Amino acid sequence: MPKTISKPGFLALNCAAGLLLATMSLSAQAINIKVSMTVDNSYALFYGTQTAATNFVGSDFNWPTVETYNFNLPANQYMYVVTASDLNVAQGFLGQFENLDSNYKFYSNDPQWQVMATGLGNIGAPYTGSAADLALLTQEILDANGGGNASNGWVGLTAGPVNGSAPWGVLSGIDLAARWTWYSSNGDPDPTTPGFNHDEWLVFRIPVAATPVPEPGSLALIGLGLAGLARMRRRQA
Ligand SMILES: [Ca+2]
Ligand SMILES: [Ca+2]
Repeated sequence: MPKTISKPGFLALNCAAGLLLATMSLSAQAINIKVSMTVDNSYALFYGTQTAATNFVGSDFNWPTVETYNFNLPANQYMYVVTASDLNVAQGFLGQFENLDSNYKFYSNDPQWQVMATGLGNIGAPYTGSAADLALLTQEILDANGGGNASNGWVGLTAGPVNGSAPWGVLSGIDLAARWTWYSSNGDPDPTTPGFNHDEWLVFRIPVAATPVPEPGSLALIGLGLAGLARMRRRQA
């Protein structure tokens, strides 16, 4: 005999669906992000959608200094890190990223980062929030989305040594577990040394949803809703 859903069961299902919807709308809200990072030799941090850079956060041209940024990031967007080197000694991207709403922390070597190489050279990268720079970065994002750039699209990054390693030493403000990373254009298992042009300039990106959302609080709410549903089911049985 086909099983019908009783009224309490229907109410519980409704309740669970409501919680899911509430969670989905939560995940569309902005989350509070703290970034501590540096790049050998230079970078600019942006965010935006999967197809466009929309907001400039900051840039720096000095690898021994760690910069910190606090900003609100829409949960359905991406962080973008534009990088270039001086083609000398070493090159790398080192950072830690904290979702202050969920207390989730990850590093520059998180496997959810993607990287792409523009092949446009180590100078001329978009390092400001000007309309021209946002347009240039957006063009290169679209190019990589279509696989039409030097790296044939977005690929996985290559992790080098941990924070504290030579030739940089310890960069304070970033955990020692974080690793210097780069794009390897030639199969070098550690493209952070020696100095070399791995088809620069590069762009790293990660979806904010990887940080992760929904938050533990809303997951707990869903859990409570499902537990309630299970209890009602048991009472029916
Ligand atoms: Ca710096
Ligand atoms: Ca260098």
